[in-house]
Amino acid sequence: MKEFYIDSDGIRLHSKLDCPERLDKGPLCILIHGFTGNMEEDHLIAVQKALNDAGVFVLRTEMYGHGGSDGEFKDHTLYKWLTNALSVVHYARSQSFVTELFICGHSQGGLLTMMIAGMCADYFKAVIPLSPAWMIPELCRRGSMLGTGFDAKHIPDKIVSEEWELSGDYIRVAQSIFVEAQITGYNGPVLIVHGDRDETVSISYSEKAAGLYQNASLVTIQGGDHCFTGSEAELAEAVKAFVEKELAAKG
Ligand code: FER
Repeated sequence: MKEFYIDSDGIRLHSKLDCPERLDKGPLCILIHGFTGNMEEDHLIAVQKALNDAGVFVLRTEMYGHGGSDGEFKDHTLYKWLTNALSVVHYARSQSFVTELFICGHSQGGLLTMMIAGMCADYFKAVIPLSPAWMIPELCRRGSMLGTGFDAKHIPDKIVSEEWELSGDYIRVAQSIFVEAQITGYNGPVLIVHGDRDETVSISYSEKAAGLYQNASLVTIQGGDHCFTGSEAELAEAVKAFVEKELAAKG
């Protein structure tokens, strides 16, 4: 494992690269956590290990205001995360050992994955949103996020819940985002994995997204919650099987 920072317009993004055994060149998957998350969460480690077993390098990077990266949580926005994710994509593409690129993200990182896929469609062999929270922009337009309500037309300076505090800019930015445009802009292979007991992001959003994509499959984890607690092995196996299939496919 190599631990380092990736620069994103002056913001240091804490990163770890885990390498498969006996490989000096090969495919790489970027792996991104969700809202309030970090790169050490069990479901992400399970995916990382399974991909390494499949001969895939895994680059975990923490986004603005999360984990060991620069920035305060309260100041993070989806624009900042998009800028960060673009920096990570460019970093990965600049590495001579990388043969093919995948991106996988959980929840808010899954929303990010969907957007980056649409924005950088040519760069990816396939993309893998996990429990993707792609309804965040629509909920913010309706004055709701994670059970906390606010006036969507008169955005407060800050939003405070029991667990976190966020600047109103988070909402301003989210309200300006329309994820469908990016979803329909990516025609490559997509694997969505979602638990049918997810109470944070309903699996119905993934069913809808799978229908909007031209080439998506949805794997449902029976009994799986938002973070796949106790189902990490099943999640990791689904991701590994998909990536192996895509690497074996021509083109
Ligand atoms: C929301 C629903 C889900 C929301 C964020 C999430 C900020 C993301 C959860 C995650 O990344 O785990 O309303 O508002």
